[in-house]
Amino acid sequence: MMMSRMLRIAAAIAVSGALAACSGSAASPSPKVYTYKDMTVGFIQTGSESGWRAANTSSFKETATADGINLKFYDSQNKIENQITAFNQYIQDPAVNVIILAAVGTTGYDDVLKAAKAANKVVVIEDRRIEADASLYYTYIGSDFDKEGNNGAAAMCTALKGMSGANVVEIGGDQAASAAIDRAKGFREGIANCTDESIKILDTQSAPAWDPVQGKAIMESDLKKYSGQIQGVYAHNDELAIAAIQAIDAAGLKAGTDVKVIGFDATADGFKYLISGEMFADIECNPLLAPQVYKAALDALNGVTGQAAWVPSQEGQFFASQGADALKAILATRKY
Ligand code: GZL
Repeated sequence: MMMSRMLRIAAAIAVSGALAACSGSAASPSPKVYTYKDMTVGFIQTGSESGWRAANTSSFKETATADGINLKFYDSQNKIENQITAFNQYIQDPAVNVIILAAVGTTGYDDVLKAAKAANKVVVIEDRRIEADASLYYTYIGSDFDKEGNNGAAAMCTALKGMSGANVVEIGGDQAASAAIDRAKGFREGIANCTDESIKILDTQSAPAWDPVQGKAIMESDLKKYSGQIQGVYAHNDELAIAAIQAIDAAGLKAGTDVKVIGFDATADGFKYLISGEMFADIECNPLLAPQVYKAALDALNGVTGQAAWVPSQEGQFFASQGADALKAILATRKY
């Protein structure tokens, strides 16, 4: 009697265990927690057009090495069509689980973003904003270029303070890039608010792919066409500002005295021209974005939600009026 009861209990335990296993009610494995060593990143960089870009590339390569991230790097040579090719390569690469884009332009990425989403690849946009449905990427980490343009305008208002009817020429970056589009927009918003003088944009031209050789040619042409009429130059990055200064000097004028030049990026080269007084102001743009971008990508892999659609970079501005010694001391602390 006892034996048959024992057998019935044993059988019941065996059946319930089997049922639990079948029904999955047994403890399911906890989800994998990704670390940086699990990340293989396909990084689509614009090119190598400026000191800013070199510092941005270094940030991603050095941080990847430090964190043990497997980084695949693609230089797009400033061509959007190359970025589409690279995107498709990384989508098809089974090893790549994160794609990071530094966009050459603002449009043309919808199809590859949709394909990356369908392939369950994490996408993070760094540096420049793009015109695309924000649900197609995890987040955008980059500067507020419109605000940078506002700051550039305020600096120009200060530079030309008290001049009635001051004239400015603009040397723009690649006109496809949101950095150039928004710096131009922010400048126009800002000069409208100059209190002491009215500033007129006499001429505006863009340097394709941010090419400083083109930038210098634009300045040389402006100096001939508007001889004696130019009080300020608004250049969309330091290389274009320095090219303008070289053209101004070659024309027998003194940058910093006869013509006030505003640049962007605040690179080491830009600082040299602030220290010499040839550049009036340099609006900082932060290229050291890799730690923030990689962390966002890791959060995405680990299913973290609630990420902001845009995380604006923190940055400042520098003026020749701070003085050579103070600027040299600041430059000594900077990484680019
Ligand atoms: C700004 C970046 C711009 C730099 C240029 O975030 O996109 O691109 O200002 C670079 O130097 O070409």
